[in-house]
Amino acid sequence: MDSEKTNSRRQFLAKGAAFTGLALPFGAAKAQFGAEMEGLHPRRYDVVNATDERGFSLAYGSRAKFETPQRIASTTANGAVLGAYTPLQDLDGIITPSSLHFIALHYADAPPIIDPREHRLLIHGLVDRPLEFTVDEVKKFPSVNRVHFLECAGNSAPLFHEDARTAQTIHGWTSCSMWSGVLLSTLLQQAGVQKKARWILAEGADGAKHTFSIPLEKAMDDCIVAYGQNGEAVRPEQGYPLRLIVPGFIGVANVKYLRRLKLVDEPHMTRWETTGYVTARPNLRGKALWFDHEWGPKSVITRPSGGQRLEAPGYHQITGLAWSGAGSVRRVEISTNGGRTWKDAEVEGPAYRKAHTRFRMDWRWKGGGAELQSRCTDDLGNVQPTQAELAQLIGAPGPEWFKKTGIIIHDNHIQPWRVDRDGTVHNALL
Ligand SMILES: Nc1nc2c(c(=O)[nH]1)N[C@H]1C(S)=C(S)[C@@H](COP(=O)(O)O)O[C@H]1N2
Ligand SMILES: [Mo]
Repeated sequence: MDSEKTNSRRQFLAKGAAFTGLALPFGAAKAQFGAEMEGLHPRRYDVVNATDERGFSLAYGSRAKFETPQRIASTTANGAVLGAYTPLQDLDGIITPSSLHFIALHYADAPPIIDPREHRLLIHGLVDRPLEFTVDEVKKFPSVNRVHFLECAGNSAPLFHEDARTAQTIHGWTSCSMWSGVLLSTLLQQAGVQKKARWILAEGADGAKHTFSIPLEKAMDDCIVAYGQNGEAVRPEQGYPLRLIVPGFIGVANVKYLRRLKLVDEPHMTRWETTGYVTARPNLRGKALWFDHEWGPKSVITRPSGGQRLEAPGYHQITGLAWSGAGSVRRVEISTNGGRTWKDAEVEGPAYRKAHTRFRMDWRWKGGGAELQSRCTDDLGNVQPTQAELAQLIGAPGPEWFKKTGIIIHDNHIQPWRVDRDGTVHNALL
């Protein structure tokens, strides 16, 4: 701060102090705040428990009552809730508010309520020293804070979205947070990984003991045992008090309520890696590819998107999110004519690795029909495919195949949005 600024700040503070005598004590029944408090020195600090008559709480804030974006849940014909979706079309920037993070709802007790004082994390199997940590002990290790997306392997798959029309219901099984925790490699070094170990079985503390095998190489690279999400504790829906973050891998690998890590020499062939979350591929003669866990480059235009309406011809900003499980987003291109020609969008920095990245482009809508598409290229040069290209990649006869079988594994096809003359926006794949 230069001296001129320092001086004027001092003067400002001195001026404020002159008014101290007029102020109510800070702990008065109704906290007084705002312009009148500027420059006053606090005398007491009180915990504010009550919400005032307008429903406003100072202790733990809530959003303006006029704001309505919310998660929505999908339910199957027999009443099973599949999950809750993030309202991607309503959000700005790259961080998903924790209260709007998508939720995978596999088990009846979701989310389990776990007392962190009773929770333990066990590391055992092919290690020199089996170890058990309390949550507080985990928090004593050197920490990292990293922005990463999470995305359910079934996101964007026609199987789950037969007649879905919005960014939220088609693509809302992805969210992005700043995760705080300890690198898994830090904890593994404490236990001493033996030479024979190749995989880690990770287990959660929910009713059905969600389990998944993680390759040791990945575990030692960038996995995080997270206790923090967007600056506060991980939410119960997201795995409180500890969850595994496996950056760039399909959601199911990111074990919530993490309570056990067993070092093993072979993958455990759990339910979710053998029969759930695998796709029978025509080019493998109906067999599935196991342990294919990394998300490819992906993007979706969130505004304008399905269900929205452009009010009038003229200026509109096209914006959306891009990400890749392999690294960072290098490039996003946008087409407004159904993929015939492409223009580079502006990719907003910082483009974190394995994280949602915001892109935008100015657009003048002339009022006629248009078809908007976005295409992501990651820093390894991988390019997001169209649905037809993806079909080719797995040996499917054509895009109709997706509608019939509903590929459910890391579907990263380009989402086309059709803009009609009346300005309404629709899923062009329906
Ligand atoms: N313990 C536990 N971990 C879990 C799950 C679960 O049901 N229980 N669901 C998995 C699936 S399928 C996904 S997509 C992600 C979703 O994480 P989220 O609910 O925090 O969005 O968590 C994974 N980890
Ligand atoms: Mo999932």
